[in-house]
Amino acid sequence: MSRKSILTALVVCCFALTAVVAQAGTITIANAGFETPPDVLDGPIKIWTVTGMTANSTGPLGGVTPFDTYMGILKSGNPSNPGSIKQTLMDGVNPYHFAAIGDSVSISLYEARRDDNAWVGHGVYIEFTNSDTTVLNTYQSTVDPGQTWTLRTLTYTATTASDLGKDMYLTIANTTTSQSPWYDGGVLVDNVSASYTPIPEPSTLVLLAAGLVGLLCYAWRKRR
Ligand SMILES: [Ca+2]
Repeated sequence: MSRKSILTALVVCCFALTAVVAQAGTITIANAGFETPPDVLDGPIKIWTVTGMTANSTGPLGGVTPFDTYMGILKSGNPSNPGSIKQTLMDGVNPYHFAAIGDSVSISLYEARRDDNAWVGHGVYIEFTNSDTTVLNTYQSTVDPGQTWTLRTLTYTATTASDLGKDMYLTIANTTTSQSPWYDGGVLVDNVSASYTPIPEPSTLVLLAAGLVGLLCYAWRKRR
């Protein structure tokens, strides 16, 4: 194998690897840090679709150190109508859709909890649903984060053809209950972010395999 062939194989490998890595993307979450202020202190969270009792806040935060200027407070409210916020997952200006089985989406956020009441259950609840209202995956805190901001994540990977080509929604809720259903049911959330990772294109994998086979051939010939 000539020096030129080796170089070609290496270049092909590099391009293929770059293509694999470069395809991950960011999902747009509007007002993801809750920094769009409410009209009044502790008013409803803006931009998100709000259900039950939820608020932007600067405090009082029940002993939690503020994450930054505004945080989302998900009030526990009535257990059958927990404070929740919802948003369509957007790829730029269009809703994000799974294109192939193996594509995945991930969400991360920070959670903390006020310390000032008797709690039933734990903290934040996160859910992916699609336009068929199929629940794709959920996360429920099983350990109280207390007053410490704690990272929570949830991922869903498309597994069937029925997952493909549909709008998807993120819901963040507080499923706890407390003695005082209005103000004291505070699960605090902030810094919501999301991303998607497509399964590598078959053509990309073929290129990668071709480059690797080329290198292996060279190594084998050189040993002889
Ligand atoms: Ca914030």
